[in-house]
Amino acid sequence: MKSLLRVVLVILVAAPFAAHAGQVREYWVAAESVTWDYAPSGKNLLHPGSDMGVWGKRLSYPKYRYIRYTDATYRTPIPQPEWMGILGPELLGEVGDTLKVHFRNRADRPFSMHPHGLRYDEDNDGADHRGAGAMIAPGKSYTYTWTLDEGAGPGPSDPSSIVWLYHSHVDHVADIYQGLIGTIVVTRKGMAISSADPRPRDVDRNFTTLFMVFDEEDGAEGGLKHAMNGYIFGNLRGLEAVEGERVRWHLVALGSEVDLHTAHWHGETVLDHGRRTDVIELLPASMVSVDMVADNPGTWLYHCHVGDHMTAGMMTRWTVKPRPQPTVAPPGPQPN
Ligand SMILES: [Cu+2]
Repeated sequence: MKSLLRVVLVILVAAPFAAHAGQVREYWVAAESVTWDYAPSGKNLLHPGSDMGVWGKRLSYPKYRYIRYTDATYRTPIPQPEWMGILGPELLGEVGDTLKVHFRNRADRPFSMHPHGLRYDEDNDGADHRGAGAMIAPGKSYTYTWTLDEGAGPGPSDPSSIVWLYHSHVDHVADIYQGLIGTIVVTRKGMAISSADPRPRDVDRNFTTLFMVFDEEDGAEGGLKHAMNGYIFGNLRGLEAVEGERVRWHLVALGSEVDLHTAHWHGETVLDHGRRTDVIELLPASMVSVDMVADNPGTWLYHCHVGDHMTAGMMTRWTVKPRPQPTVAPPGPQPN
């Protein structure tokens, strides 16, 4: 009887872990040349009738981006939501998983992929001009193997998923300004929706925003694009939640000493590791994940609160759509 009890106990304790044995998640990602437009509408959408000052004189620049494909043929790119802007694909996993990222360099200079936070050996650091993955020449490929161990996942005070940056690390500064930036989101073990869907199950919607001043013209003011996900003056669009949703915001920043940003939401507050606020402080390579309950329908500003950055257009709007009302049948004939 005692041994039967022990067997039952072992099964009960082990079952939740067995259900989510570590997955190997494969991604096919290429670095490619693109033309990036910081304001696709061509307009200052924050103040219709105003122009974009010196920052609007030129809006398109040659850049590079990480593009995700469906498979090893690299023929079918996977579309991203409009709000992701210049960000590369979001790489997802749960603690215990392994990411296999098949990187192909389709650009004309050497690039790499360097992940923050994950577990890797020297070949898979994607940096430092050492190791097999440090510098992938044009036309070449490399498969990065990154492990999502406990040290890559949410800590005791973190929410159920946390954000990490990845970026190219060959020409350390230039690669980032060129646009080779993306994020990884790691979900706490046991908190994934399913083994096929590693997003956290206590969240209804995730947004990620990168605050960064892209330097396009060696420091000339008009070439300092004070961008959110690569867009200025309200051109970052598609940040839409529905009333009642639990929204997790992943905030990241990169750049230089001008990149001290204070991300500020109108209309709602967030919970930042137990602290209630509506402003999150960011420095280059900051990575913060905070939670919001979107309970205030409306269209609201979302912007950097640094004065100089607001002037340069580091602002946009986001929307909480009203919860759809249940349809009520019109009253029928009253019974006598
Ligand atoms: Cu700022």
